[in-house]
Amino acid sequence: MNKCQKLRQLITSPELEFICEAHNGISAKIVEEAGFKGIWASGLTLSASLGVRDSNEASWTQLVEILEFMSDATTIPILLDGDTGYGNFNNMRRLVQKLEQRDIAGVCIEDKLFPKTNSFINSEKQPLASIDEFCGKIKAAKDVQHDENFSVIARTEALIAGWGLRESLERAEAYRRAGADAILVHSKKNNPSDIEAFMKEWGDRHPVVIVPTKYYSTPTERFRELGVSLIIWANHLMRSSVKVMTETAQKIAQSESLTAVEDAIAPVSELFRLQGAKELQIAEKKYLPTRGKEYTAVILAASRGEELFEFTRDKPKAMIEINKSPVLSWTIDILNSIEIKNIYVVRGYKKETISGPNFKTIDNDNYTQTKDLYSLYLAKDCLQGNCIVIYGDCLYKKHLFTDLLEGEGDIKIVVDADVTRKSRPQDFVKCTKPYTNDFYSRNIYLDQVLQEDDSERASGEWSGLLAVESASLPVFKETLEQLAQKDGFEGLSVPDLLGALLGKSRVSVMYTRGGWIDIDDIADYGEAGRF
Ligand code: SPV
Ligand code: MG
Repeated sequence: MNKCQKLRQLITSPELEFICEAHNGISAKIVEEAGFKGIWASGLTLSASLGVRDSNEASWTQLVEILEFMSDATTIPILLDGDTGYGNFNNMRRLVQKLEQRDIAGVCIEDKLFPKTNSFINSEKQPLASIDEFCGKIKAAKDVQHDENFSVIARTEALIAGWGLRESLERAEAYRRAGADAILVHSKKNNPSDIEAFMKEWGDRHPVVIVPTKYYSTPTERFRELGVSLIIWANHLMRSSVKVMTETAQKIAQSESLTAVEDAIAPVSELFRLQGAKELQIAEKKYLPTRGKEYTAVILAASRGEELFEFTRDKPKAMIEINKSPVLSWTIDILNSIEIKNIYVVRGYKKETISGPNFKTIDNDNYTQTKDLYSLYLAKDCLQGNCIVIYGDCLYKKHLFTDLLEGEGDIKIVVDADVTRKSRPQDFVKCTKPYTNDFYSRNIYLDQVLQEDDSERASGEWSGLLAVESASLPVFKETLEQLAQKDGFEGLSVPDLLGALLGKSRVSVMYTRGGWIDIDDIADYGEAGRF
């Protein structure tokens, strides 16, 4: 059943049904969770929630915006208190169209004049609409609705305005004939006598809706006996929240502390639950670039970068500033932007220059005698779950990280197919297939780690980016451990580990052309500034 059908059923069912007021998304949700089958979008409480009077001070389009939030937050139907329809028959038609577009199931209009004010303020002075004019409005609404079950409820204020029972019955009958789906009879008495008198004459001609705000002490059973179809509890969530909000604000202001209120109010987790925070977490796992997997990042930043002697006199290469930020910060910002927060930086040369709130550090105090694989070994206990290893002295574009993490395979590297750019020693590798422009080419693996002077046979250069998914972390760590036991380990680099992994595990290759810079000399430094 759609929402229009659900509301229509509440109105026409032989049972006495109930709907409850809400005035925004969260109160609407609370109404639904309490077990109500429908929501009254009250003019009084919608306007009160906006801090304005119930006198058409908020425009109808502003209300429709709120109704959309209420409707999105719930699955039960919403009946809008549409006041007088916010104008004549033409405004009413447009209102119905816009309400249907926002999945509002029905509207109740009252036979007063625009701008109206609340029925309980100066009620006898409020003029009523002419019966003919109001019937035209009802007909126009019914003619324009798309969903045959959209409901238009006609509310007569004849009793409230002091015109008596005859007038209210005459109006109700005219509105029924004009096509209204139910009649709302409003009363301001503190007893049910108005409603009893009306129901006695009216019988079961057409469904009747009531709002027992003023005659609240009447047992609900009485309305059942009278044959009322629908009761609206019209303003009670707003009134309860005003009371509690007032008390809370006063207590906090007076005590300059939260201790007096904390246990008496909903925990923050309850807000998250009502907002549906859990669904977003699940969706993030499905749709975010890291596919929701948690990664630990290890950034290798121990070396000085001798080649850049001038720039690295007082800081390591990873801390050289490019466009006012150290190389390391660029990398950490990218990691944070793809939800990688568990970050370790292995530092060595001028280690005191590397510190920050959003990463932890590991010290390689032996940095002059060792190379980067030794640094990685020092971080081995931090390698948990899914991991990514990064050269700390290179500048990368973000897409290299997302390509790497989204790529298939358990151990993955980014290989730059553009090997012609430089003459200096590079981490050349040979892959099972050469780079092609076919963006979708898959199943390319590392075949061989080459010697520095073997560029002829190279498919590309390893970029310093490596990811290991948790399934392959044991073999990765075991291989690292085996190398660490051998003589000469201090002189090894990460590509030596990649070579040692071949034969034990497949290493998948994600090709790139550029998108990163290893700042090795002044020319690189200049290029990095334009990166
Ligand atoms: C409302 O809730 O805004 C109503 C009902 O119209 S009453 O306030 O009783 O008029
Ligand atoms: Mg109202």
